[in-house]
Amino acid sequence: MLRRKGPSRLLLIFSTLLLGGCALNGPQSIFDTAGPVAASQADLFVYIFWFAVFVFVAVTAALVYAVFKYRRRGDDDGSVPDQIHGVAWLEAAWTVAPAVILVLIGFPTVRLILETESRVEPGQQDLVVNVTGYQWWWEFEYPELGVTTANELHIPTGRRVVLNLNSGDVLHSFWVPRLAGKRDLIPNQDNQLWLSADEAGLYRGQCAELCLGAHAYMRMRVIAESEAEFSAWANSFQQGGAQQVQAQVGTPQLEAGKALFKTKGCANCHAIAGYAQGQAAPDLTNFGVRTSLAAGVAENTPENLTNWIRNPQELKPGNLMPTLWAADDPKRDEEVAALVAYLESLGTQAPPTASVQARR
Ligand code: HEC
Ligand SMILES: [Cu+2]
Repeated sequence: MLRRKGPSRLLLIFSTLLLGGCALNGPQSIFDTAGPVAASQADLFVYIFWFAVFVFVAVTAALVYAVFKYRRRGDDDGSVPDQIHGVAWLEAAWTVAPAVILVLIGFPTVRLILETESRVEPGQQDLVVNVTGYQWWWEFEYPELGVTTANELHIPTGRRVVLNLNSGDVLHSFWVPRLAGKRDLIPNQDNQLWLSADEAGLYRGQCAELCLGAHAYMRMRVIAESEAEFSAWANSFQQGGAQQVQAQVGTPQLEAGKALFKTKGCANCHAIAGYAQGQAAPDLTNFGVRTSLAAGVAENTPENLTNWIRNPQELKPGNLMPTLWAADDPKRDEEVAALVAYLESLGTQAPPTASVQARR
């Protein structure tokens, strides 16, 4: 008997660990919905779930009943029982029942697919964002607002946001579970996804399509906020990172950081509106107002940013940003500190007052 306890105990431990990972209200739970698209998808899921429960219970009950009713008894002579072929009512029942269930599941499913999947023509009220997936970060460009940023998507609550999805390299998938189901980003495919958030808040997402290397670290944040907050945010970009950048410099350390951004080569890959035009990497305009770093992998604190710039591979193994100092470079700490001070200062000055003007 001891022999049989091992496996069952293992199973118990394993399933406890596995189920321990389940929570209906985790930060990326499809059940804790925060917008109409995710809500209707979750409702459909729960609706279909109950059909599955019904089928499971009915089939298991029939099975258990048959096993006990027709089991071999002591007085059995071992002969084959009478063979009955084709009980009309039974065969009709198990043909019709699945068909009915399929219809009950199929209609609401197709309806929701058509509702959420179809391409929409963005109207005056909608916010359009061009999303591009790169290994292993996200670019968010607001064509009507002249804003480009990375890894943190700001949206106003209650408004429909139309995302044009594209990829700069391999396949990625945009997934913010509390707001909407996932949709692939495919080079030259022009996929679209629309969503909206009911309430202000921070919603976490991640790439849901294996894109090699640092795929597991390709996260993102959606920050839903009031129209006023959203306008202020967008406006601080729009009014020209140029003035912003000018306003930042002042102390010798900030001046040094700004200069190093070019002399160390950061500007070859990164853009800062009005100052640098690199294309290969996340746009760092107003980086100081970001909450996260390296596609949501760490909080944007001076300490984490220092570690990141010193050695990007430590925080996010496999990512495409190189280390720009030799390990024994005596100026490393001082230069990194200046760059950190400079980047953290971007966008954190008082926001300009003029309101956001759509360009169209
Ligand atoms: C060869 C191109 C390249 C160079 C040079 C480069 N970076 Fe990067 N950098 C990247 C890439 C690619 C990422 C995105 C990494 C990721 O998250 O996968 C990145 C990410 C970052 C981020 C995080 C951005 C975000 O959205 O969270 C910061 C900050 C940053 N780099 C600062 C710097 C600084 C400062 C320098 C100069 C010392 C520099 N980079 C030089 C390619 C580069
Ligand atoms: Cu990806």
